[in-house]
Amino acid sequence: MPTADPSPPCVRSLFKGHPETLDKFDKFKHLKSEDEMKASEDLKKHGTTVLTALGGILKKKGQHEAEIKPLAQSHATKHKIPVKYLEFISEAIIEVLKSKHSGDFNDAAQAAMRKALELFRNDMAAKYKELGFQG
Ligand code: 7HE
Repeated sequence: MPTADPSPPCVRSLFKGHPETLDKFDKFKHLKSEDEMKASEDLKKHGTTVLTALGGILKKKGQHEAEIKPLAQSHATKHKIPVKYLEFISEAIIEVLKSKHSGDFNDAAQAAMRKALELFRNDMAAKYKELGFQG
C-alpha cells in the first residue's frame, strides 16, 4: 500500500464513479467538482486517515480483530456504510494502484491485493451482521 502518498485519488475516484457514496459525508458533500475535491485539504487529510488505517489492517494479514472491530462499529452504526460501498472503494484502490504503479503492480500483485481487500470486507460484513446492520 502506498500509504505515504497523501493525495487520495482513490477517494475521488470513489465519489466520481459512485456519487451516492459522497452523500454519506456531511463534511464533503458540498464538493461539486473534481477540482474542488483536489483542492480540499480536509479531503486530503481524510484520504490519508483511511489509507493509513487500511494499510495497518492489511499488514496484519488477517489478524486484524482489534482494528476491524471499532471500524465496523462506526461504519455500521454511525456512518451506515453498506458493504457494497466497501467493494466500490476496493475497486477504486485497485484502479489507482494499476494506473500509478503499473510497472510493479502486476497480475500477481493485483490478485494478492484483491484477496486481502476481500478478506477485509468479509470480516467487516461479519461484524456488520453481529451488529444487526444489513449492509
Ligand atoms: Fe470510512 C471515517 C476508515 C471506507 C465513510 N473511515 C473513517 C475513519 C477511518 C475510516 C479511519 C476515521 N473507511 C475507512 C476504511 C475504509 C473506509 C479503512 C475502507 C477501506 N468510509 C468508507 C467508505 C465510506 C466511509 C466506503 C462511505 C462511502 N468513513 C466514512 C465516514 C466517516 C469515515 C462518513 C466520518 C467522516 C467524518 O465526518 O470525519
